[in-house]
Amino acid sequence: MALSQQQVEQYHEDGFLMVEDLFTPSELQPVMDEISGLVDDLADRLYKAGKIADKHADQDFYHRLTALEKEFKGAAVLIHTNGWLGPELARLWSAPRLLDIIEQFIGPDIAGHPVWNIRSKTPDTKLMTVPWHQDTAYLAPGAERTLQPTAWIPFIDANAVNGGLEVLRGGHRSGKVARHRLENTAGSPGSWYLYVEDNELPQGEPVGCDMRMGSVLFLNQLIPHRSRENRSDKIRWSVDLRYQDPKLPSGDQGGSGVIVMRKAADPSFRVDWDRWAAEQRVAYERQRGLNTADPFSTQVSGMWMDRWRELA
Ligand SMILES: O=C(O)CCC(=O)C(=O)O
Repeated sequence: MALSQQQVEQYHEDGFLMVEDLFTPSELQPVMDEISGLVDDLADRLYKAGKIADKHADQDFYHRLTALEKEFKGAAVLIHTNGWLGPELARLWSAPRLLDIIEQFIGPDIAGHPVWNIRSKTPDTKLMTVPWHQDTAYLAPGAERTLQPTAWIPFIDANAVNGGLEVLRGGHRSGKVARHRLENTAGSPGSWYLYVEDNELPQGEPVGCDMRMGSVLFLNQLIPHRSRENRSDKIRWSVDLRYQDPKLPSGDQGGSGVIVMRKAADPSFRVDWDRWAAEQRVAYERQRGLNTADPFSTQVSGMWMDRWRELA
């Protein structure tokens, strides 16, 4: 699907663009099934380790992890930090429909960025509520000059009640990275998020990004955004997938490097997922400082914290 010139300009001007109904819900179903598999696997592991008394197998995609979270606080974090890239999510990430749009933003050479996430946003879970930030603050300084569009894709209609995103329109335009602070030194122990104080946020009109499932929100790496609280009774599942021109700095610190998805010079190019996925699994754990000795640890400590700690 090609964007209109006006949509491309709007993306660059506003720092975000919502493309409605890019996918049908049934096209997203295989990814949801894959995520359900991750939850099933976690339930098994928690049960076998004696951490929960019930695997809650009768609950659906929008409720099961909440039931697990009630029995084992941190279950949602463990899904978020799982780091296994399944074939269906890989297929979505490199879907021609997404790459065609990304090409209109950054040109015909496209790579996936190693920072990607499955967001297991269970209701009323502080650690799943992401405060105001610019994505580039999680990367090495200098990467803010690389255009790195994010595709944010919810697996439910997302809105102000269930924790849809909010952005500051035009807040990317100065090209500057605002001062970020560590949430875990500001009264949220256990948090790995960075945040910007309200009075230090770049200027921009707050826009709530309510969207139907199947729609995709494209963000600029410098646009300030946050997710709101999930006050509904359903999990607000989503994924965020990033892209850039492979020749430009990625700001990736300790990760697996970018994965080339499209090459202008080679129209028959095929993504080498197998090689990259094996490397990225190890790199993912290293990049997020995950405690591999304890499979149920919910601690995350990435290099982005070092970037901002001394300023805290
Ligand atoms: O999905 C969310 O709740 C937050 C997403 C986000 O902040 C991001 O993708 O950078």
